[in-house]
Amino acid sequence: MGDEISQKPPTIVLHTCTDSPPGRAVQIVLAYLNIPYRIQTVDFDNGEHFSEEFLKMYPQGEIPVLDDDGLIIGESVAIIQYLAEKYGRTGKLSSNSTFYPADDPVQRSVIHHRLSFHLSVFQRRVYDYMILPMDYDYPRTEANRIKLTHALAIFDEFLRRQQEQQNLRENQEANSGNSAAGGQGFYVAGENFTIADPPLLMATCALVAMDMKILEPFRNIGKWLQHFQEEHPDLWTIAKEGLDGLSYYNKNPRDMSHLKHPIHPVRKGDGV
Ligand SMILES: N[C@@H](CCC(=O)N[C@@H](CS)C(=O)NCC(=O)O)C(=O)O
Repeated sequence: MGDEISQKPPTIVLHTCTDSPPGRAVQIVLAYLNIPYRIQTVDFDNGEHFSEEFLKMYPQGEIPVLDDDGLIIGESVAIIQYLAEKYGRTGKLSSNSTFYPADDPVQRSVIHHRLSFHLSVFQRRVYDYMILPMDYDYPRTEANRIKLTHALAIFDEFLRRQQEQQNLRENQEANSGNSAAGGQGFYVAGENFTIADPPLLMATCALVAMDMKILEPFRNIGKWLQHFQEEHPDLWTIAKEGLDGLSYYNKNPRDMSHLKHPIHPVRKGDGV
């Protein structure tokens, strides 16, 4: 009986491609929660994500898309929330409710804030300045560089303030003789690794892959990245593969000149 179950192919399928930062963010969560899944590689260079068949599955024509036994979910953050709600509260991780706490409105508000910041500001600006001009016929403009640098400064400041609060709390605990053992974590929503980390991590990895220099002034972001690599080497491997993919395409731009893209201007005459 047990064997029958383990031999079943995973019911979860993730439609994505190697270098997709939001796709990699979902993969990190699947790995962290120990959820068996299979990748369905989308032929991005040939526009499979806006083919009739793909659009029938998911009309937004973007990756990643999750198929959980027929339940189709798009948008990486929605996928991550679903996975943590559905699979993060049972089994091995039941004690690790800090990943997406069910009953802590204050901590949830911080996590949701970071995810909203990611979607409405950070990821948008990373795409506008870095990723879209890599894949399509958009100029990499100074205006978009300024917007991205501004987003990085805000993100860095969130991390700095958080660290300040953590230090204050630690000092108070130490003074009252209540100090908890062990060093503190350094994550985007506080001391614990949460669902808000993988999306922001992968958007930041896009910058590491394409223009490390833009990150240099932001020491708290650098510290968070370093901390993640040290604390989660297995998850970092997944991030690193995505980062290497982006770095490759940044140096060898995709040739999508044969495509009629529904919204983006394709660059004529590019070749790998
Ligand atoms: N909001 C989406 C963004 C997804 C996104 O932009 N994905 C890219 C690939 S990394 C895509 O599918 N772009 C469509 C295209 O370039 O045609 C999410 O986070 O899931």
